[in-house]
Amino acid sequence: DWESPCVAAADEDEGNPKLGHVAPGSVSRFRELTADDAMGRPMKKKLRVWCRRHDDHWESGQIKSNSGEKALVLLLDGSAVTVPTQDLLPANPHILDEVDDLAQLSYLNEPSVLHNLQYRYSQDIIYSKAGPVLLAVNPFKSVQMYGDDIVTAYRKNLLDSPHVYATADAAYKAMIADEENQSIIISGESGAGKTETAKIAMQYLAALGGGGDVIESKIMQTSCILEAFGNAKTARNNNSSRFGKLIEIHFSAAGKICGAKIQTCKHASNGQSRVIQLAPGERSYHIFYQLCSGAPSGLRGRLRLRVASEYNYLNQSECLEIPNIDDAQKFHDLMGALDSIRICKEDQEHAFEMVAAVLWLGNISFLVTDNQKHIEVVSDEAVTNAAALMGCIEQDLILTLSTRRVRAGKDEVTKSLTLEQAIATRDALAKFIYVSLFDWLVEKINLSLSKGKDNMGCSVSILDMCGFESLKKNSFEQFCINYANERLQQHLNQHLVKHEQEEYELDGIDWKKVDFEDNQECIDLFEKKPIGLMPILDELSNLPKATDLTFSAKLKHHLSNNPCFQGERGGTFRIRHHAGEVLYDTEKFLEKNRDPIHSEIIELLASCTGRLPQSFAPQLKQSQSLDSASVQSGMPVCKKQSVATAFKGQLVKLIQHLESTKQYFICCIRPNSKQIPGAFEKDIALEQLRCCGILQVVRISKSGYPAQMTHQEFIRRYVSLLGETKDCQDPLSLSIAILQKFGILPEMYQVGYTKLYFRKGQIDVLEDVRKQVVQGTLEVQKCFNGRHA
Ligand code: AD9
Ligand code: MG
Repeated sequence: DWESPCVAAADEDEGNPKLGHVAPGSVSRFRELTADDAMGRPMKKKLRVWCRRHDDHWESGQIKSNSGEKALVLLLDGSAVTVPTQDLLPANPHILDEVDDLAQLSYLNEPSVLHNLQYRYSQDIIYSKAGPVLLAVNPFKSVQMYGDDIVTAYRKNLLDSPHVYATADAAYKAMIADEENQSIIISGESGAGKTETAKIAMQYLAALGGGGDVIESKIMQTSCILEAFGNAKTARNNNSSRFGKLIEIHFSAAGKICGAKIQTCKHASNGQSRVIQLAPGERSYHIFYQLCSGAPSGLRGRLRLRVASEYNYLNQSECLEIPNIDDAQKFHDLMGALDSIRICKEDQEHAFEMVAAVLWLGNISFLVTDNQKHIEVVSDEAVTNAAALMGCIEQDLILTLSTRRVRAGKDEVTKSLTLEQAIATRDALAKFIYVSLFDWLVEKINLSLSKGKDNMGCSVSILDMCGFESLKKNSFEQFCINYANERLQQHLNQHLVKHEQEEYELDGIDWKKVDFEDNQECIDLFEKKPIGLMPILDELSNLPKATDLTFSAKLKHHLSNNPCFQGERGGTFRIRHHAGEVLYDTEKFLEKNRDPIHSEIIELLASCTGRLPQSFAPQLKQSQSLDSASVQSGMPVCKKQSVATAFKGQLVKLIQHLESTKQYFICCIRPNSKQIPGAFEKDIALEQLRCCGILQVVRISKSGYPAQMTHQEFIRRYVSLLGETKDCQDPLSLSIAILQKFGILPEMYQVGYTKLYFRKGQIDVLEDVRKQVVQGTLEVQKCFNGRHA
């Protein structure tokens, strides 16, 4: 008998409320017992408990006896153990195993939450609510939860269990009802399922807002294109997004999709360093492999294509294929997607020329000519093909890759490059072409999806960032990605936890604060001027003589006081992120942040006959403004914002957009690190739940007041229900009179200085009554009596 005492036990804890201020008895079913409750307090015999075996490993058991400080617990495997009572937490009755919303658990503690999610996961129920947040646990297999019938069921409110469809449905319906822009923010680690979730949300919105027009299918096709050019296989995820994406879907006033706009947030060419350099077992962007294996023979010939293994940029990682992925088929799909968003065949071919040019650039090699280590470009098919694909004169390409103009006093002389400089120039050119190609594609997509000017409807945006990463070797790319995740987490904290509680306190309602982990210190570590990671990085990037080592030494000197800075050692430094510690290697940090584009490269591109390379060359005027640091070093470089600063700017812009909308949150969870179905590893899931502060969010949602109205708003809306009122009544007494008349119990609301705060469901009660009274179907008095019958 593991069951019987549990529900009773939950009830017996009444009068000892742990959550917020709550009038006695008001939320007894939904109260949590924390570790503090369990400690030192006699726990009932037969009570089902979670028993800590070591660290975060909890086993289910039942109390046989206890002596106050210790308890004898019978574990599920039949063994009995004696444990200190602080290592016990109450477990929920089995009847709650499957609850949809963690807020429905009688006892909210980590082992109970994990048990609930694991139980659901084992039944292929991958979605759950955590108060206002939707949790999505990656199934790593196809699950029967999508498609037209299920869309229809959600649309018609026949289904209401947690689902991405339900979240998208709420956003869509609120957009129509309130004429307000909405957004769905998807967070989670790399490989947790954000991009898939975003596509599922888009699919639902396309079904609801589709008018049989091509626009919704065009929007769906954008994912295929952006993933080909912006996703790659990493150690964590075979289809990892290397850029953040915000897609804003526009609807007409009638609720039909009329356009979309995509904003990307990418770490300029540092993210694109994948183009030129790969970690073992990882791949470059999918498009390279898709093109090599899928291009039809005519195109192959024109692009002078070889198989992927013949290209240096691709073969260095010894990983050319992804299990179960057919690159040739993907290329076929990509061409279909490009057709459908009306990128003409000629432009498609230009884009593929650029992809092939990048591959050939990577095969260009250099010969060291004299003891000063100066070099010559090896004249082989790689140079010929790269030049032909870019549409430039071969000799111009050779000169750009092997020499540089340097100022000597008033004159300019041509200097031969060292091997290292030549390789850097070649790689910078390849990256620049690839970044520009990606931007060009996004622009083309946006043009194709743009809504008519006179369309006055609202939008639903979906944010899908690249997830937190901690790899064996973490570089500038992870630095930017993890900073973005830190910012996003702060946004989530502020929206779901901090603002809500601050408002309760400011408005003077009785509220016991729920603690949460604020990540402001980590944000400060990155941003604080003049001594944060980014300002120091920018400062040193401007000094030509600074090196990666001086950078890390400076960090140690200035940042050691910040608790999130966990030390520097021999060119590496460690940061404590909200999602865990990451060790960064400063190698090439400065160079990647500077991301130098020499004016010779721009000039070369401008001289190309190819339409794309020409359009990639920024205006010549701009290219002539020289960076002071590079002038000192004698190398003319185009002045531009540092990569980290530009990235931060893009991110801030995205977050500002979100703040101007009504927001919904989806938190994706990666249940195991092997990308396999059916395996739910509790420690891995727990880490992620802690990172996004899920328990705190649920606590606030359980004890908080989701509906709020100013006293004036409240009276305006409901005073008519009172019938007769005395003229001189003040707003507060009027509000209370209304609440009393409609039988809203005192523990179901709180009165603040400026607003009334309601528990879940209470406004619905009032709205029901109001609706009936307004429709004249009920007299106030009858309705009131009815509710109490
Ligand atoms: V990253 O930060 O871009 O590296 P994501 O975007 O969080 O990461 P992604 O959506 O790419 O992860 O999901 C990883 C893989 O999990 C997918 O390629 C699918 O194989 C798998 N996945 C995720 N969600 C689902 C789903 N709802 N159904 C089936 C899924 N498979
Ligand atoms: Mg992704």
